[in-house]
Amino acid sequence: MSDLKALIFDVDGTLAETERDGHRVAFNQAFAYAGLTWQWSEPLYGELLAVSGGKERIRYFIETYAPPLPQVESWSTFIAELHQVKSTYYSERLRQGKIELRPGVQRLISEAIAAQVRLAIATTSRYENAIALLETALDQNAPQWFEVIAAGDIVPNKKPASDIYNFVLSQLQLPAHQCVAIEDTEHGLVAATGVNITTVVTVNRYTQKQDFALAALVLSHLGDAHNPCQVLQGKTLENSYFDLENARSLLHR
Ligand code: XBP
Repeated sequence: MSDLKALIFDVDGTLAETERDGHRVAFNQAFAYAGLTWQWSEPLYGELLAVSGGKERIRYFIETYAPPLPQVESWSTFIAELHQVKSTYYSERLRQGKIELRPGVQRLISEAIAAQVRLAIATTSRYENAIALLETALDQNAPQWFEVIAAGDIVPNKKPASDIYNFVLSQLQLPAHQCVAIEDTEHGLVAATGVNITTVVTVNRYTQKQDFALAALVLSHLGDAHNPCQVLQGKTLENSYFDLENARSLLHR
């Protein structure tokens, strides 16, 4: 029988609702800074989320939506610089305390630390952005609670490729069957289950209609004693929230 040794968290949309009010706004601020007339509305951003990674998303937007383009010598350099500006705006927003953790995230992380269940991050986001979110929304020391923080360009292929989860497993030196991943998107789910990691999905507004057939459990959020979660797919929980006991029982299904 496998015992639970690690929880692996996705970042954007899972730890906090960073996309609509964080990344999207920061992309628009960067466009304005660069003198571009581009505007990513909430619905358009929902479509653009089909592509993981900020730089990749900008490139996809240019190729697919043919917006007015500036004269540039190198598209790669232009996109990288635009993305750098976007990241600065994004961390400013985080420092202003504009992004909060989703329900149950803090509770589950504290429970894992107390039970010596190891913690890791597997995200498509830029490394600095993941760290900034952990420090501002969780705790100044939170990055040290995570044994592995695998982010951004650390692997060649972003989610839905499984590279990032493979990397985390090899860093933790754990087999997939001793880990549970928490994700919020179909891309993330495909990436984690691609290396056989049991995965719980906590949906959000952008992802609620996606296909989560591969998930062990789908929840509205992780829930808390005073803020019950809803089970959208999978076995009913005994409590109003998802805890380590539930994670263990998923490994023993
Ligand atoms: C979410 C993403 C990221 C962010 C933007 O990643 O797809 O691209 O939208 O991040 P995950 P950057 O769900 O894996 O955390 O601009 O920092 O790339």
